[in-house]
Amino acid sequence: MERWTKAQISDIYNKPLLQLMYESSEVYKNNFEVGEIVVNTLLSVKTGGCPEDCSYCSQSSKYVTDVKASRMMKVEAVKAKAKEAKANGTTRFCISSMGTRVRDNHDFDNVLEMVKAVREEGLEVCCTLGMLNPEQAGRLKDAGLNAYNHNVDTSDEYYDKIITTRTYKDRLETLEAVAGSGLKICSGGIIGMGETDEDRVGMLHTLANLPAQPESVPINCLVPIKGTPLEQNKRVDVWEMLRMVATARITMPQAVVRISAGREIMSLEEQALCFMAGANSIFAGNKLLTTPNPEIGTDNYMFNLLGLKPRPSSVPQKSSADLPTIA
Ligand code: DTB
Repeated sequence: MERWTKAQISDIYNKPLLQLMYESSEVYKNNFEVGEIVVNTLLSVKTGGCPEDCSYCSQSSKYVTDVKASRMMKVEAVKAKAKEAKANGTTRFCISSMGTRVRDNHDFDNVLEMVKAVREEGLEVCCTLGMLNPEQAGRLKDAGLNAYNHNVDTSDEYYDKIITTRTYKDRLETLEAVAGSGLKICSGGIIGMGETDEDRVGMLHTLANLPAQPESVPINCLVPIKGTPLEQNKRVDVWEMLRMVATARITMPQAVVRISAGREIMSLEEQALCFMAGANSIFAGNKLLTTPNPEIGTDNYMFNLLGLKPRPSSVPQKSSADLPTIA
């Protein structure tokens, strides 16, 4: 039994925009404290040289981009980055490593140590490491991981136009392994890749009908990257982003909706509209995986201007002095 049919989601998505935003802001106010933003910081701990052919990605070995492949970072270096992120108000630290799937090797042991180290800093931890099996999900859970990110990226129908080295079914199987391990699911996708509105509805239909709805839904506007097949794509405008944010909010009322990639070219007004429509999370820090992101100072200015504050971490803090403040 589907929670939401595709027709229902399409009707929501295609409402007159301000009507849609008024409705999604009501859902947001009924489910969250207005103005409390989940502040994440993302770190790529192993970058580039990926065997997957995702058309949007600077790290794929199939394309010649400006990204230099780098080996797995040391745990100490990641811990230092986590401390820095905590100082700027971040409450969830997201560890990303390129790759098809998690392998039971030294790199994975390293990542497990990173999870423990970041948690010891009093931060929630998320990982995005590619596909994984239930046993690996369990090891991440035991290490203290809060959530695992694995995006569905787009609709089932459009998926093979973007990625051919794996299938939509592979994505859903990994999400099943994550849910089965008791980890929270972080899953979303990208707009601006040449998909249709029906594909955008299709992606939301997949996410909203997962057995357990995602705890966190990142919505990315494609950042066209030189050397990738999508390098010439036109940037998504804020009105399209607002429809995604509002429809995600209504169909997944308790999910944290994050305006993710593409935020570096959004004005404060455009971001304020996204928050009004029900977005309540950002990535902080001046770099995402390989592309720029708004400077901390700019985000702090926006937080003060709009009356926003970081959601406190759910992880035990070492001392009260550790609570997040706007720097
Ligand atoms: C997500 O949905 N967006 C983040 C995080 N999950 C891994 C990644 C954004 C990457 C933007 C392009 C880059 O920086 O390489």
